[in-house]
Order: sequence, then structure tokens, then C-alpha cells
Amino acid sequence: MGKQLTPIQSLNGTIKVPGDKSISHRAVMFGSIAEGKTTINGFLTGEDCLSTISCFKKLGVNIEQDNEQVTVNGKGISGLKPPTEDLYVGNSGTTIRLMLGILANTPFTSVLTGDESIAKRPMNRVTQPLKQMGAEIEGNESGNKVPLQVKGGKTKGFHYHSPIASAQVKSAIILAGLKGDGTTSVTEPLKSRDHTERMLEAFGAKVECEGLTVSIHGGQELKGTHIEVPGDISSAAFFLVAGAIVPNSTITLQKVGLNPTRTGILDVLNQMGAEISYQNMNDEVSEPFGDLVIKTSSLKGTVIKGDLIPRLIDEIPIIALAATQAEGQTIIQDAQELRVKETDRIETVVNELKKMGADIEATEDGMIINGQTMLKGAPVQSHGDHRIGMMLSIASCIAEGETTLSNSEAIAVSYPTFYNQLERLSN
Ligand code: SPQ
Repeated sequence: MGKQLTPIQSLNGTIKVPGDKSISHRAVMFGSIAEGKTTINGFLTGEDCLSTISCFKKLGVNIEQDNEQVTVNGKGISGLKPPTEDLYVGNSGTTIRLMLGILANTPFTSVLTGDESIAKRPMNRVTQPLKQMGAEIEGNESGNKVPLQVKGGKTKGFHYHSPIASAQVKSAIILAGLKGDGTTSVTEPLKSRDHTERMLEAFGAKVECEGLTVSIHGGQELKGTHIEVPGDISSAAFFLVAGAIVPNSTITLQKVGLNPTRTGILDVLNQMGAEISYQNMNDEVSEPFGDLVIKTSSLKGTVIKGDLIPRLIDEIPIIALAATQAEGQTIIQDAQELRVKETDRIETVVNELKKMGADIEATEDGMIINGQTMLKGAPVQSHGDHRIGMMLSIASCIAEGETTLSNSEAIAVSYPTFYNQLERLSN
């Protein structure tokens, strides 16, 4: 039995979206390998970030969690203990890829596993450069698929020219470099999100960023600190689009993270003609944030490609929905990375939106959407992908008739309060 979803007349009110997933993961990870106490406020209690806590607890780290407040009592990387069971990352690509970089410099062996979706995702993008740094990693398909066994040791300085713009690849290598010998650097083809670089500095490390290259000197110690997690713009994106396409709506989203490497969604919505305004901006902190107000808007089609793609990669499913409600054609290209996310997000977005009557076609590296279409309620599925589940739920708000969403539970990976907040706004 799926979740029954019915059309919504309007969405109005103010909400605070949950904490940023990328920042929450990193706060627990860096706190776990830092010396001393780290306090985290606004932590995302989604399943992915809880998997990160559970893995570090299995490595002997004392972590106390009280809802969105987390205290990590770190004892440095040398304080990590050999795990007595496999480290299970659930659905979380960020957890497994960043942990590979950390575990490469521990004096013990660990095994990392995950769920069905993680079992399909490529890990050689991280294990291959880590092996070049001297890490000993084995696994299915020569270290491309879980379970992965990491025999810790000492990595050596290395320069990596990454073929893809990926914060997970960049972060794994930089985290290995932080504890390895010599200088490690990564050059990416386009800039990916820079939360690792910003947060390592907050933990007292020196990181050099020049253009598309990030470098770190090995042997640095992190010092426990306080991390304030802003709202996740990737979660806010669902309500930004909902506010724009549901009639008679005005939604205020408070304290949304506005790191420029993540704000591609705002650029695209502006390009499409959405009425967005900004309030209470704070850009004097490591991770800038502010309030966003969105109103029902007339949207027009656009082209999304190039260096914009890494700045909105996780928002493409919900942008595709916005495009079905825009006048004219929207073309999304250079987004082949979507094929290796929790699902092949080109296929899942296109197939599920087609079931609701959208005029949308997949291309090798993106999709082409012709608007404006009246969507119809239909039986649809999330395929276990949180972002597909939320996109289809927002689609149901404007569709004619009832939509049944199977596997809606997947949404708890990044947004456990999604339906509560949707209901609050619709009253
Ligand atoms: O953690 P996971 O499962 O990879 O989550 C996703 C998501 O949609 O939430 C991707 F499927 O976000 C990634 C994002 O796509 C989180 C992330 C990070 O925190 O570093 C970086 C991006 O991935 P990548 O491969 O571009 O580095």
C-alpha cells in the first residue's frame, strides 16, 4: 500500500527546513577525528546522518545525540578503535566515500557495507585514487562495489586530477591527505560543493584553495569546535518549487544555507521567472544562510548546463517538475552524474513524471521537458530514492485526482519531517 496524496489548493506559512545533510555528516566525522569536544546545533536527524553517527560509534567514538543537538567527544584519529562489526552506511554515499578517506590512515582493518542502492553505486572513483596514495582497499569488482575492506596504514602525498566534479571524491582524498605524509591536492573539472574545505578550517586545519585545486599538508591535528548547521537548500528546494507552482501560495523558508557552491537552484528559478526574495541574510559565517520567500509564479523554460550542474545536482528532480509547469522547453545537459545517484535519476524522473502525463524525454546526460502540462494523479514510486519520493509528492499537489506513492518511507533519509511541514503549509 502506497501513500495516498491529493491535490492542494494553496501553500502558505513559514517553515524551517531541517539541517544540511552534507554539513551534518562532516560535523560528526571531523568531530570524531578531532581532539576534544565538538558540539553541533541543527544536526539533521535523517537516516543518512544517523548512519554516520552509528559508524563512528562502532569505531569507539563517544557521541551523544539529543534530537538536533549532538556532542562528539573526539580523541583524534589515533583514538579510533578497530570495529568489532561491519560499518553499515545504509543508503548514504557521503558516509561511505568520506569514511574511506579517513579509514585509509588508521592502524586497523574495517569493512564498509550498505543497502541495495549503495551496492550498485560506483566506489572506484574514490578507491582508485586512494589506492594510488598507498591505501589497501579490496572489494567486489576490484574495490568498485561494497563490501569494501580497508586495511589502514599511511597514505603518501599525491596530486589527483579528478575526471568528475564530485565533493565526495575531493573530500575523501583531502581527508586521507590530512593524516597522510606530504602534500595532497585535488583538481576538479568544475567546482563542487566546498563544505569540507570550509569546515576543516573551522576545526583549525590549513587548507589551500586556488581555482579548481584544493591542497592540504599531511599530519595536521583537528581541534574540537562548535558547528551551527544551516537549513539544507536541497530540502528547501522542494518547497521553493512547490511555492512557485501551487496556486495562491507564499512560503517563507527560514535559515536556509546559501553557500554559493549550492545555490544553483536559486539561479535557475530566477532564470525561469520565479518570484523569490531574500531576508535576514548572514554571510559573515563560514556557511552563509538567510530566509527565502517564494510566491506562486509564472515560469518559463530554460537551459541548465555546464558549471551550474554541480551547484544544483541534487535539485534536478524537482527542477524537472518545475519545468513541466513552465511555458516552453527546458533542456538539462551535462548531468550524466545523475545516473549514479541513489537511483539513475534521469530514468526515474522521466519514467515517473511520464506516468503523471508530463512531456519529458531522457537524453544521455540529462532531459528535455516541454511545458506547460496539466499533470494527472497516478500510481508512482520513489524506487527507494528520497529525492524522487519528495519530487513526486510535490507533483501530486498540483495533479488532477489522487496519486499513490509507493515506498514513501525513503524520504526519511534526508527529510523526516517532510510530510508534517507540507501539511502545516497546506492548512
Ligand atoms: O550521500 P549521497 O547518498 O551521495 O547523497 C546525495 C543526495 O542526493 O542526497 C547524492 F545522491 O548527495 C550528494 C551529492 O550529490 C552529497 C554530497 C556531499 O555531501 O559531499 C555531494 C554530492 O555528490 P558528489 O558525487 O557530486 O560528490
